[in-house]
Amino acid sequence: MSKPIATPYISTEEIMLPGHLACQGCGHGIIARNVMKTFGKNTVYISIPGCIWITLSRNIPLYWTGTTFQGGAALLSGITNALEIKGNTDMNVVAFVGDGGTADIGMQGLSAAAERNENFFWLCADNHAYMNTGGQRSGATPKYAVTTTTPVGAKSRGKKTWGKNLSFIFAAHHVPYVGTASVGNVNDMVGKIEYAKDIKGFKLLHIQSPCPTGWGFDPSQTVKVAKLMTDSGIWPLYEIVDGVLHLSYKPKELKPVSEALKPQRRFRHLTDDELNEYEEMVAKNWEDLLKMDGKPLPV
Ligand SMILES: Cc1ncc(C[n+]2csc(CCOP(=O)(O)OP(=O)(O)O)c2C)c(N)n1
Repeated sequence: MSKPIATPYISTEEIMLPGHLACQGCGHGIIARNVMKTFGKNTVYISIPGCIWITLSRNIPLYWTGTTFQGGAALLSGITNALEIKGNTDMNVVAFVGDGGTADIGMQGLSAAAERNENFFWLCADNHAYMNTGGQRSGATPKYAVTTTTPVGAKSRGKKTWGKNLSFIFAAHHVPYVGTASVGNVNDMVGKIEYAKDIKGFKLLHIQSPCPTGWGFDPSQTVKVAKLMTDSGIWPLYEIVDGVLHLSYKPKELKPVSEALKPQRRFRHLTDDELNEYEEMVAKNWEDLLKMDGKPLPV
């Protein structure tokens, strides 16, 4: 299979209607607008509870339905199979959901659908917490991040553990396509969707979506914050196609993690020791990814 196109054509025809209800600077809005244009109008979307459903679904004049967290992947499986039985093979079937819906509350059904290699595209817009219900920690929240359930105080330093590595979890299901993406690199995100959307089987794109409200930064800085996360190696961009990992963005030198974390209020309390621990974790992860680049994962 060829690599994704470097600079994809991004249609100028808007699908999403203006005037959504998301917070100012919400990363989900940037993702939605570009994703809609990439999949085009011949697409059915589903969502499960979360910011996307509440703030964006009414701006999408296409087939859109939703269900419970636990039922999301089953609903999607049903739609995909019904379309196939009816002979409709060119409709995209896409889930557009959050990290809580992917890493935690919707995980069981999604894992089952991945194992069955159901033919749909799961987009996870990851803002690192259950933002729609007030910013509680999720399984994807990174270590030390302050959320409403992982505060900082005399006995707490924010979240105690690192977030789940969702793309590796799903790569271990032997699915044809898994990737990471960021609102800080729309070309990369669109290129990955463009490439993967016609692959038959289970596809998952894990897109980092900075949240000005939950992460604590000025709404005008969303794209800058996202870019710093990729430039520092905290959020590496890669895809795993048929089990083979390809880094899609390789900064010559990684920026210090402090440059990426400091602008975010949720990490403002970090001590030098904690920042060093973060730096070491990111450096080790990056080194591992460079070693894996171009090779099949041992899953
Ligand atoms: C089984 C179940 N548990 C909890 C909830 C309450 N709930 C609604 S939205 C939401 C948070 C969703 O978070 P996430 O998927 O990360 O998306 P975000 O809103 O952050 O984009 C929660 C916990 C629910 N609706 N159903």
